[in-house]
Amino acid sequence: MARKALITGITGQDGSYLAEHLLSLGYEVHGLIRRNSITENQQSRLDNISKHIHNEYGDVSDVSTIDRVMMRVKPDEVYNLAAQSHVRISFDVPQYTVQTNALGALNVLESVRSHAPEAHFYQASSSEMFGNSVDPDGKQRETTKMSPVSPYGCAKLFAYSIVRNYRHSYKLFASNGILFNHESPRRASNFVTSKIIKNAVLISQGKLDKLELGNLDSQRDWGHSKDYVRAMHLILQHHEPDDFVISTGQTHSIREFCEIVFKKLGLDYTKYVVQNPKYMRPEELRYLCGDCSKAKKVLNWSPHYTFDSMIDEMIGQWTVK
Ligand code: F7E
Repeated sequence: MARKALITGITGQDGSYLAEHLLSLGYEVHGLIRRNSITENQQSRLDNISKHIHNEYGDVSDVSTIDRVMMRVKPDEVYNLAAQSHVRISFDVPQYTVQTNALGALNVLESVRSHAPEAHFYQASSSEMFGNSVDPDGKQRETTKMSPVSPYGCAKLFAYSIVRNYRHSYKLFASNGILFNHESPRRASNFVTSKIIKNAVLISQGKLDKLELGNLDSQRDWGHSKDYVRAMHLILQHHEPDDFVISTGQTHSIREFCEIVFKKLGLDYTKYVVQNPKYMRPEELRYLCGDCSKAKKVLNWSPHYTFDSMIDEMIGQWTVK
């Protein structure tokens, strides 16, 4: 019989790639989708696979729906990817962010404990939990102190901690993937990589004359979402529940990212990029560079994309629009 997976947040960048990956491995895939008033936008990332997945309306803040789906599907694997995923916006809507990212994770975990206690549970934890902590060698890893600097990071740290608590208290197979930034052509255009690429392409086509950004000096470790969803699956196939950093081990500033993208389009970014305080954060996470040697060694995971091939794929997607 096919293994059954339940994905919250299936309509997102990661949810849609994960659904495709699990279908390719022969899984029966169930997803929880939040109702959105613009139907066309809601499931566009699932267009290729919509006939093959079982979607239900629901929300991680709605306990009765989660329980009903959990009881009916009885999944073997549960991937909790649902979140308010934008860090700057979490400063505007902190309570909503906590309800979704912290209490939502607890709701799904409680539902697993009550109705599918044998299921393997994956929590989408984030490098944002580290805040500005860095080990002396300039890396963040599973043992690095967590000291978040945004409502998003604080909410994710609660979810990460409760997953560990349920693992130890109730012997649930509950694991955290601590994922560093990951991008793709499916990344929404209010995240910095997509925003830069989309607008640089428009500038190169003469349709725009400037790009407004916030902090250009922060540094991020950017991988590809497709590589990172493979890691999510591997984390749940491990013989015991555990926590894993998933990253590339390379870091670039936003300024460098601009320089590389504009250069690929034959442009000099300094002529077009301007700073607007509107895009600054009340507190900034300045630097991320992950050490994923545990995942490489224990899960035999490694990324297929390079920084360059990821950018090329994203430029290609915005160029055809
Ligand atoms: O910002 C700077 C901004 O919004 C990256 C999420 O997936 O990764 C993501 O969170 C950097 C920050 O991603 C603009 O200040 C400058 O330093 O693309 P971002 P993020 O905040 O790192 C983590 C791991 C997650 O878990 C999150 O869910 O870019 N930046 N100017 C800007 N950022 C945005 N969005 N827009 C700007 O105009």
